[in-house]
Amino acid sequence: STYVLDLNDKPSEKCGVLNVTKITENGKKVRKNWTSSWTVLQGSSLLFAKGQGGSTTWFGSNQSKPEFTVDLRGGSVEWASKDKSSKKHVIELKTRQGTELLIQSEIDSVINDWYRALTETINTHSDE
Ligand code: I3S
Repeated sequence: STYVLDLNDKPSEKCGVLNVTKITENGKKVRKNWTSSWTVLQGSSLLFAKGQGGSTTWFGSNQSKPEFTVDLRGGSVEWASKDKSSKKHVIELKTRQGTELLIQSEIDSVINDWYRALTETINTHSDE
């Protein structure tokens, strides 16, 4: 029989392509710059690497250095209100460090899975 190893099963180890923009950095508003990012949830860290697909290899490991890493501990996740973006399916992620990100996918099952995984991660790791 054949086993299928699905790395997306565990909420702490998930990856995929998402549209991402920062909206606040260290408490200060920054200009939106939506980019397609290879996104990896690893433990309590969320890593973004620029460039769709690009250097993705077997088992979703990525050759390129993460462009940006977010510590999810003590952060919060909610569905973004309409004034935050005109796009559909947008998650607003706030970190304890005062960074706010918008995360979006056109595919609602994809963004729903990320919403669940990020929420679970924050709930699991926030007392660390
Ligand atoms: O919240 P905003 O300012 O309406 O965000 C839009 C702008 O950032 C726009 O870029 P410029 O105004 O720099 O040209 C982006 O192209 C849009 O995607 C932004 O809005 P959405 O609603 O897509 O998040």
